[in-house]
Amino acid sequence: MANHSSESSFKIPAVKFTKLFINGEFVDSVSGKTFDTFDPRTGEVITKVSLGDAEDIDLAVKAARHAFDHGPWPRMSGAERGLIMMKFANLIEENAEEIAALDAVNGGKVFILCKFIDIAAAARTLRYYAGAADKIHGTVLKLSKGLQGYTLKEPIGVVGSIIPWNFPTVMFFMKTAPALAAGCTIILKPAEQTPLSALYYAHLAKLAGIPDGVLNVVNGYGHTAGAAISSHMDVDKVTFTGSTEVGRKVMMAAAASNLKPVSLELGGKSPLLIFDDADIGQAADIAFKGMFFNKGEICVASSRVFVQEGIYEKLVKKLVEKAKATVVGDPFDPKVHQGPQTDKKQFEKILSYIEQGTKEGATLLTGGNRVGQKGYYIEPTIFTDVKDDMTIAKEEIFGPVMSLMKFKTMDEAIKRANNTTYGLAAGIITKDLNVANSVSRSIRAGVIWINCYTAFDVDCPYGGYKMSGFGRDYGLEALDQYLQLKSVVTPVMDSPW
Ligand code: TXE
Repeated sequence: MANHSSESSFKIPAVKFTKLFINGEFVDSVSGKTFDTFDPRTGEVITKVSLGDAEDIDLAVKAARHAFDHGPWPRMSGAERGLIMMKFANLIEENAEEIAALDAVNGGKVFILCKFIDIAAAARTLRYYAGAADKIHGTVLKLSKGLQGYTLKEPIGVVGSIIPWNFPTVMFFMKTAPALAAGCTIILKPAEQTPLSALYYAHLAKLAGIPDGVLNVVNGYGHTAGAAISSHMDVDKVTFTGSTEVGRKVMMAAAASNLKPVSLELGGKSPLLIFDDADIGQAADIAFKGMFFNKGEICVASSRVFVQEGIYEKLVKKLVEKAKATVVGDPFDPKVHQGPQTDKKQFEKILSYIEQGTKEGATLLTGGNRVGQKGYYIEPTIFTDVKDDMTIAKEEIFGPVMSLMKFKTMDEAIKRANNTTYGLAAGIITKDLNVANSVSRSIRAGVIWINCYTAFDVDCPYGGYKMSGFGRDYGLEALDQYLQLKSVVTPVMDSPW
């Protein structure tokens, strides 16, 4: 069994912001209703948060529309927007500890990792797109028949962002930073499980000088507030990260309303292929982190690990050792590696997948149980003898559960890796460049990591193939998701046109 730690002397700061943030002000919801937000360490209520609904979304869209049509933000130079975004990034760093504590207490994320990975990524993402804001160019068109022209890239308008709970901070900036750089205005709906840090960011955005109405945060449920965004006639684009099932609903609502363009980053069942020539220690490290980072609540998790037969037994042994050495417990305790799952629904879903895996005949090598009697802690769990058609090999579990499979040849591994409806990410561990090159071209996924995993960088475009969605976050490619392309054409000289 994994080690369990429940002590932490960290003093969690009081929650400062719990209302909706619309048009530059913290306001109650129109209905006056609130909802409870929970601490997954105990299942207890942290605080009440204003509950936004369709009417609040409508107010936020009106504010964003006004800020887009008449406000300074889209009319500023890119350099001016960039300066404000840089200030926003500085403010995040100055408040890193307090914000990391919010994500840790609300989302069960390991506090120290949250501070040095998630919050650092937020500042870096803002700075990256701040630097790009004054480099948004069109192209010159030579054309024919006595014509010439150019393209203009213009902000797409009012953007609706709907984000999940596993990375509340990273997702917030992955979606808002390129949209802000482009000159758009935004309504962001955080996941109902993790509403707190987004409100803190709204407060910092105002302090940084982002004009009223440009960045609105409305907390609420998916089927009400979320659905009101995707079906709103005055939202010009929706960007969504979450489940494939809801991604489909968002796309249908967008089509049924004003045909707004949609980008979707959905689930995954990502394969990691480990070849016989791999260094076993390094491969075990990569595979373990690839799966168990953020308690397996990560869409790119290496949940299907294919190991070539020559090193299978040795690798399995190393992975089990790592699972047993993992300290599961209070995410504020510096000794802890893995905190609680984000909520009760997720906790129960993971335990039921574990049960299903055993029922279908996979061998439970380690883990499989809840940890402690309180909160949503689950042991790092590893199954072996997993067949490709078992439920645990096909469906996204979104928790600390790894499936190990053995393979003989590269061609077999490629075929099995591609045997999924998803296509978000994949990994390859080998010293053989030919193998690495061939496999990376043969796997249908949006990102391939060779001899590393979850190696994210804001400069590296990220998104899915197949039912993992479409569109790209990060990289300069993400900017294009928030820009319209306008062609301007004129005769070179007086002409019969
Ligand atoms: O996701 P939802 P859930 C996967 C993962 C997880 C499963 C379910 O497998 O176990 O999805 O998680 C909003 N219109 N991922 O139920 O419901 C919702 O309020 C508009 C993978 O939490 O998709 C939240 O803000 N919006 C994933 C967001 O959608 C709606 C991350 C995501 O919630 C809506 C999260 C509607 N009708 C879960 N219904 C990844 N790709 O990283 C819900 N929402």
